Amino acid sequence: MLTLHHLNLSRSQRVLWALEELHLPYEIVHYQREPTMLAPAALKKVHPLGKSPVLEDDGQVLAESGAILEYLQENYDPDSRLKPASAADRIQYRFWLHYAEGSLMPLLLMKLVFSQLGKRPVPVGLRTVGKVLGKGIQKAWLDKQLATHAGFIEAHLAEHIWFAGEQMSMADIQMIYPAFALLARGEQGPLPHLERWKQRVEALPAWQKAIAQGGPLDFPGS
Ligand SMILES: N[C@@H](CCC(=O)N[C@@H](CS)C(=O)NCC(=O)O)C(=O)O
Repeated sequence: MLTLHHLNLSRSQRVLWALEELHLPYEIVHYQREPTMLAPAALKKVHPLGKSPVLEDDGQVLAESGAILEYLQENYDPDSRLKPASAADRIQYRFWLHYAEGSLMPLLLMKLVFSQLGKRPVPVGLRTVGKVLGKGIQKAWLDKQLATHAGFIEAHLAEHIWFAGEQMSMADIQMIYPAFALLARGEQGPLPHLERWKQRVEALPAWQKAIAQGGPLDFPGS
């Protein structure tokens, strides 16, 4: 039996969507984020890093969403529904699977941190300087980086229906978290190709079931 340790509004939504796409039976253990947005301590009992997602499969404890998606594809997708067949599409598949956590998520996380430097839990006396520092870094460097990435994604989706070609794949599943966060921030101007990709995702029955199981993937706006 597969058991997913699922934190609300988290990367765990990727795994839920994959489980639904593959029509696999699974159990969910739900965790709610603390007011700090951190995961409850109970998750550390499941895996030492205390993050979500964690998937248990017959005694195996698997962490890291991209690794979990690859595990599911290799072990539970005998017809390769979620991995493209052509060599060219597989290059894209591998790229986007790594890019989501390796390149785009760190920038979005930095955006979150630098935009919070003028607020709690930063001590009152440091908030003014924190705000100036945070804004300065965003303007001088971070926002330009994000604009480059947004343009890169738009250009790719102008040519491709899904991230790894004409077939929806684990690459799309991995991209939902940073892509939805990028769209919700809304600071990169209109991203029509990414928006259309999001609409295609939201129309899928498996996605809708995953949302019904795990809760909405609604990021607060910027
Ligand atoms: N790179 C990891 C990141 C895991 C991660 O940071 N998960 C977040 C939820 S999206 C989490 O558990 N946050 C709660 C915390 O840090 O306490 C993955 O892709 O699985």
